[in-house]
Amino acid sequence: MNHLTTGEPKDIASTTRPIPYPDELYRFDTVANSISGSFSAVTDTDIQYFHQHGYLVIEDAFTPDEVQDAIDGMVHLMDGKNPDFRAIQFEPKLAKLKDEMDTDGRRDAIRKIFNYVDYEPRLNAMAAHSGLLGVLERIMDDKPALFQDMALVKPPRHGSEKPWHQDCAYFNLEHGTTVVGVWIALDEATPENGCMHIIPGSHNEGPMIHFKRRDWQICDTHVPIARDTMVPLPPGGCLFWHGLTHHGSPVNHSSQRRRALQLHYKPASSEDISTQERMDIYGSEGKEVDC
Ligand SMILES: O=C(O)CCC(=O)C(=O)O
Repeated sequence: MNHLTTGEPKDIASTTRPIPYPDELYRFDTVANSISGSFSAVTDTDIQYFHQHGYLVIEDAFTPDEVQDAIDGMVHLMDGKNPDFRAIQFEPKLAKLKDEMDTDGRRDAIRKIFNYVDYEPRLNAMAAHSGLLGVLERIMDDKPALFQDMALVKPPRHGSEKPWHQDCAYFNLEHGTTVVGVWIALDEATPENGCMHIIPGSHNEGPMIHFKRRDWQICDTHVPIARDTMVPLPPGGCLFWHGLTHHGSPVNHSSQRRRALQLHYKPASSEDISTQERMDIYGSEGKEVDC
């Protein structure tokens, strides 16, 4: 499995204390369109919808049994039951207390796990699901290759924001590559517990300069917030989004868990670029731009 490493950490918020953001940065009045009927219900019109709007939502992509297996696999890794797996990051506010917590408290202090598919067959089964890969192949018109697996699990009451960004700003892949992110809800993802937010159509507007602020992110004032669209999902629901689609997620202020898997795929024939080439496109340094 090729886990692409890049010049920017995918999630600076996991290593530093979260910084507050303006309330108006996320709107809570528009919900994304979605389809149901699992992967087999995806029509050519839905694939066109993805290309036009930069996203596609399937409400019931995975069955309750598949979701339960994935939760069991995730919890197995979180609880340290695979001694070879160490890719766990705690919510900054809670990290110091983790050794004093009981099992449930410790699970709910975790912000992120990553690089799990090689350590947990139940999570690998989600990433390699034939229905999922079939939809990706239709979107990419090429074989999909998984190159990043992570989960921002956004703990109850503390789960911090993931500021607005484009995923392609993090990946050393040739500009124009159809990178597709897949976000699979394991718990219900709601406006209150920090569901994903996207800007439909923003993938058609090209790469954005990213700044190191609360994270490696689009400047708050450069996000077309008037078009903010929430993606609430039931467990088993799945969001596909284009690597240039602006997206982010607000704080989890609720007492509800928001566990989800996040996978990134690239077309098998895509070409890598250097970090310098990527930063020439997305980096702010030397461009006399302000945020
Ligand atoms: O899971 C989330 O809240 C956001 C994840 C995300 O946007 C990312 O890591 O690219």
